[in-house]
Amino acid sequence: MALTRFERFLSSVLRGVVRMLFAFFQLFAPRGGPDGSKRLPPITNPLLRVPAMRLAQMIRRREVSSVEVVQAYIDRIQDINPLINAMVKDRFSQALQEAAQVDRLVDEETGGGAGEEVLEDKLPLLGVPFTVKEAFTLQGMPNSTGLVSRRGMVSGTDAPPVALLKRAGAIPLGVTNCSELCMWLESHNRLYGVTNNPYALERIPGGSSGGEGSILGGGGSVIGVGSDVGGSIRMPAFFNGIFGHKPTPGVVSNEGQFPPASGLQPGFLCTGPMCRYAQDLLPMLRVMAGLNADRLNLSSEVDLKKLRFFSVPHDGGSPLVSPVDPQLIQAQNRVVERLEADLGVKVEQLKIPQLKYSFQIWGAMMAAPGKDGKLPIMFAELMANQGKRVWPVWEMAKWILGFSKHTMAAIGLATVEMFQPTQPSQFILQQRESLQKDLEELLGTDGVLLYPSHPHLAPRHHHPLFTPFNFSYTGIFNILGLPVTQCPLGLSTEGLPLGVQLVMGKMQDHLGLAMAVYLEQAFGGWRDPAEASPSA
Ligand SMILES: *[C@@H]1O[C@H](CO)[C@@H](O)[C@H](O)[C@H]1NC(C)=O
Ligand SMILES: *[C@@H]1O[C@H](CO)[C@@H](O)[C@H](O)[C@H]1NC(C)=O
Ligand SMILES: *[C@@H]1O[C@H](CO)[C@@H](O)[C@H](O)[C@H]1NC(C)=O
Ligand SMILES: CC(=O)N[C@H]1CO[C@H](CO)[C@@H](O)[C@@H]1O
Repeated sequence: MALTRFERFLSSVLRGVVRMLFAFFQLFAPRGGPDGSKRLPPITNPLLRVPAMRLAQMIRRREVSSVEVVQAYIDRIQDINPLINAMVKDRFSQALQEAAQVDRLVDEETGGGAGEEVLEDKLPLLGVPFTVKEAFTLQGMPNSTGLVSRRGMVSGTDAPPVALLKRAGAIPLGVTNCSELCMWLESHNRLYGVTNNPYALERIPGGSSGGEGSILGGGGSVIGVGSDVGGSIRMPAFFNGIFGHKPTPGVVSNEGQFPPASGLQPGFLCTGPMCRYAQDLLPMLRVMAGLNADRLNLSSEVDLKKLRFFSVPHDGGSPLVSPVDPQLIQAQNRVVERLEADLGVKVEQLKIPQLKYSFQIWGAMMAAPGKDGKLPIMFAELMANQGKRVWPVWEMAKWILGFSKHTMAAIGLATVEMFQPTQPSQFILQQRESLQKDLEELLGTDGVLLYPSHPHLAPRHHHPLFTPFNFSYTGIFNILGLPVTQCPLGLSTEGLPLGVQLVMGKMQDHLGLAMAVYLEQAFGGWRDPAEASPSA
């Protein structure tokens, strides 16, 4: 079954417009980005190489103080943030005060009080620092989502997942950069500037949770909070060599972030954990899900030998998306070989033809009206901070003259939006439905599918402005509502992170979290960027 003539026409118009826009933009784009020869300093403090759950245990046992841990992270952020521009507002002095309180509490509890077990049960993350994407509210911190017109907004409350982490005893260090309105692969906006990739400063950290990806990858944080409506947890996790998990939708609250999801988007947006150590994914998800954690099967032992595995090497050749980098295909094949050798399983190689329409399905469903018949809030309206809608052509003219308060990426998206039909075509609806059915049947309650995270390794700054459709490798699983765990798989010949997505059936998040721990052992997990020696 092929696209209808009208759809082919629309899609070629869309591609033409996008290409023209971005080619035009490239004429004016700043060249090069930061100097690629500068590198992050190596991590010297051993506390920065300890998983969050182990840090919490050490703090409870008074093997280390929370103040020491928090100070170690503050020092590291101060060392690397001038290079990566990932944290945009800190709360270091409050964090140190809170750490001192934690240390006093631990002293009281363990010296004669109920002791370690009670603390572990009630406050599993006691004394451990964490970071938060700026799009979430964190009391006392800005929540602008990179919009100049939201400058100076200060959150009075905590978004529910942030509040739950705090209630578990974790201490926020500050908020991190994201793309303008959380809708781009480059974490860049007119308020906070451009965030860099810790493995190669001239490259992007991905988006929209790119500040989180960068600060975590650079060793400036151990656990963080991100959100994902098209890959915004998984792309930055991939580009920065860390773990990220997009949960089953509805499990972790999406309240307290800007922009709010509208139309059908609440079913696609997911808030979830990002971290450097695989073992932290599950306890973080358990905390962030609050009472909903009971709906997931998080306490059961997963026997990897009993799972069924599938490997899909690419999307089947969408004309909109570029082919997958051979190094990523090789990395995925190495996972297949290890699984077969270690677990004695047979990994089935598959092609899933509907994946070819991933971008069209994502675009159509994101623009579709909600169950109440209401259309989602237009991007051009969000750009105006829900005031009067921006007019993309005018905004572009302003941009060229240097007066626009928006990034070209946002202006480009508002332009593309003008061409996006608000009702998905029958063909696209059919593709989505059959893909949903096929994948749910395939995965059941014991299936794990390996799929590339993105067609490319972390691109250079501004480069992805030519490549707006490539995120469809992640975006399709938002529409399908399937949980996905992003896992690092070592480094490429250029010293850039490799990785893979693990896709599970609905509510089967625990399978991906268990697989992440296995893959970390098998492939080494996160690496200190200073140890990544580029051979090219
Ligand atoms: C951001 O902070 C402002 C206070 O300046 C608040 O009114 C708004 O609700 C916050 N945003 C979100 C998404 O909660
Ligand atoms: C929970 O997970 C375990 C191990 O994967 C499985 O055996 C069990 O059937 C699952 N229970 C539910 C309710 O899905
Ligand atoms: C996807 O990315 C590649 C390389 O970055 C680019 O050549 C290709 O044009 C992109 N696809 C589209 C349709 O933008
Ligand atoms: C490079 C850049 O623009 N950095 C900015 C990040 O945000 C902070 C806080 O607003 C600014 O002080 C930096 O100049």
